[in-house]
Amino acid sequence: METKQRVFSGIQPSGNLHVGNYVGALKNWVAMQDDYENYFCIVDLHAITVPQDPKVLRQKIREVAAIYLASGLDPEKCVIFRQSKVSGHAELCWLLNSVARFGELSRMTQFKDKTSKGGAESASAGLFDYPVLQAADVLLYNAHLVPVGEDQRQHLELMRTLARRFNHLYGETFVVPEALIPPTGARVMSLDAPEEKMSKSSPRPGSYVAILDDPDSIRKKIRRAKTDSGTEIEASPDKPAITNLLDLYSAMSGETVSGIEAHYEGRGYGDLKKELAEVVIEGLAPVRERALELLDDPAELDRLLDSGARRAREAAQPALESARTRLGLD
Ligand code: AQP
Repeated sequence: METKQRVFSGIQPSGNLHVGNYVGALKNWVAMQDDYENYFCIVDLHAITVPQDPKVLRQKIREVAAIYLASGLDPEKCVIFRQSKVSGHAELCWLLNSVARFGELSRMTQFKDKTSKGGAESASAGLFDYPVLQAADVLLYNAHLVPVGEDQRQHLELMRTLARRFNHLYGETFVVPEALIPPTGARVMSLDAPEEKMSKSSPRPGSYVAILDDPDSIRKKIRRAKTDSGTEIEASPDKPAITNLLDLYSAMSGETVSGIEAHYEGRGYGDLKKELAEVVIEGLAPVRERALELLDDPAELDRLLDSGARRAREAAQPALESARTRLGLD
């Protein structure tokens, strides 16, 4: 029997999942689910590396589960589960902490970005260690492929380094995973600050389109999106705002950026924004509607997550045991 390669990916239940998470991650997971053995995690241990309100976190965990299912992930083909319910994630993270280096973690740009306002001094040790937990997530399942957005490329490189280093020091243990980054929509930028990536924990709701936003809010947010000087609708490095809108249009519609540019030749930013809003609304509507239905039955979502955790615990056992043995801990 042919064994399928494994895929692992996850999203934090922090804030509101947005169109960047959809085109940078979810849409691709759904497209590839038939070809692989899939593990899609709700990374709640990552979410608590910044302060969370426990009541809100509980609700957001179910919301992410509902959005996974509503986007088209099939629990028959994918193991859908919460990271905190499989203790192997935290345990392997600790084992990998002893091969990860302070210097390499200090170079992670996500840590620098996330601490740029409050300062690194007051950041949690968990936030600093975030990429090691991420490495543990993937190596625990000996996953071959990790479909993520462009923003995660540096963490994926570190994950590969840690797998190789562990294998070198202690003997062949982990599969060295590969990043799978989509050609379009891999990095959706903020609507109001196109130099920053769209982020679900942003305090400015106008900076992102949430998957659960209603159509009128989406129209309003896209109408207010920042534009560049000049009037031409073209993607170029000196037009980051319009480039972002064109990239989003392309990722949601499947049309090429050059095709969209040709379509808008001689037309204004207003037309582009109006039509982009409708493309986004249409693309997200089935996901939003189904997710809201699923959220009406939280007990069923919890049941599904529990069953996913049982399957994940079983799949995680071999890599964890072999890492422990290699280290002399058995
Ligand atoms: N702006 C983005 N464009 C494309 N892909 C994105 N992803 C995140 N933002 C964008 C992809 O979504 C997946 C899940 O991300 P995450 O929740 O694990 O963490 P993150 O990358 O830190 O996402 P956010 O939205 O910025 O969350 P907060 O603000 O809570 O930290 C990943 O595959 C990521 O590449």
